[in-house]
Amino acid sequence: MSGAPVFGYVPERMSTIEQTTSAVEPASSDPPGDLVVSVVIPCLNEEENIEACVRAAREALDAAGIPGEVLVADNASEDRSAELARAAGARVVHEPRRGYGSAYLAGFAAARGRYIVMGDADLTYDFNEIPRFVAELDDGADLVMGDRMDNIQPGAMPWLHRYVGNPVLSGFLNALYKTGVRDAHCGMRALRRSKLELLDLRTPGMEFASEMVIRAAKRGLVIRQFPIDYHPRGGESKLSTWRDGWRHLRFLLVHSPNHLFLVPGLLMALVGVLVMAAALAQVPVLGRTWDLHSEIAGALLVIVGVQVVSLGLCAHAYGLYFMGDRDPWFDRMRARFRLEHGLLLGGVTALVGFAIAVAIVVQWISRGFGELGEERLAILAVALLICGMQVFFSSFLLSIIGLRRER
Ligand SMILES: Nc1nc2c(ncn2[C@@H]2O[C@H](COP(=O)(O)OP(=O)(O)O)[C@@H](O)[C@H]2O)c(=O)[nH]1
Ligand SMILES: [Mg+2]
Repeated sequence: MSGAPVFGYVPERMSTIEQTTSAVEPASSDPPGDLVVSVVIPCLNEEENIEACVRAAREALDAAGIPGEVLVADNASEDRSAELARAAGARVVHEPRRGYGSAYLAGFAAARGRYIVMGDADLTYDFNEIPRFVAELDDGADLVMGDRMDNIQPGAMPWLHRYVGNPVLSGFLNALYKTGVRDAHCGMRALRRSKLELLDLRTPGMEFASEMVIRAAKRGLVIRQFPIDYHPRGGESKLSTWRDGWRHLRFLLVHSPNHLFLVPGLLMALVGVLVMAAALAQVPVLGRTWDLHSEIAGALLVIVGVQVVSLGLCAHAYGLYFMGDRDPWFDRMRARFRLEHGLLLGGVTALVGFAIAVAIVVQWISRGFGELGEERLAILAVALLICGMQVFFSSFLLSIIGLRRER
């Protein structure tokens, strides 16, 4: 098997992914041991299929002469899955906490092979592909993904997953994390066991599938993929379209504060500033002069935008300090801007707002507490006061988050 990236990848993307890995430990850090492969199969009530899956995996290992074990991570099945798996020759580990991710984490902890090959207990994947996955790992890959998208057998994947769920979620995942993986939810994949510590996987549910791909890309692991067949499932699916789809989406969002907070926050603030400026300057835009109502809307956008950006910076800092994320831009900014800069920016902004407010009150007093028509300036003053205080106190929060940072 050639080590070249197979299918699907834009070649530059592949090489970029591989280049970034030069700093990561070499394959020689793989633990010593006689077992090359642990096939880990997560299992929740799969008595119809589990024996056939274990046998298929066992036979594939034997036929290819790969020293290995078949491990079934039983997720507290209420049927006879566990005993059938054991009878078919698998080592069975039990994980009482429900969830695809929980099952895998238990299986990984018990695995002894240098490599781990993953596959469902539902006969959708062909375990005869195991040697192909192993060959890619032998050739230097850290994570090898199956790609089902061009080889889905009739009836194997519901229309909604095939044409909406999978492409949308995989596309979104790549837009945010640029992993280059075509089929991020494929259940058949393989990885180098020595990379598990670096991956630090934690999610208990189906979003485990996304977590692995995202963490691997973030950590600069060598990822490869090749097409595999996807067959109709035996037994009942454990995937819940909307619940699991949402869990994937939620995972993607909360791990990317730049996209969740910073981009929308900055956009809102920018549009708000433009609208406020147009209203304050009384310049006609799109053929009409914008007035008070537009200014109020603009102020709202600026205030919410600044708040969302502040939240984003705090979330970003948390990711960097405690979740092992990396961002050279943020590190440079951190070196340049200190707490005092934030306090100064917030303080001065609030003071300007306060000065405008005082000026309005003075004018009111000078008119003998009579009629006043400074609504436009009043909105500006309020917006500046709110934004200034927001920046002032957010700077403290940002500083607090960094108090006990791990790096
Ligand atoms: N969804 C789900 N799957 C589990 C769980 N525990 C183990 N599994 C196994 O994880 C695999 C994936 O589930 P499956 O229903 O095939 O989902 P799909 O492949 O995404 O359609 C199967 O082998 C399940 O038996 C769990 O709590 N939830
Ligand atoms: Mg499945």
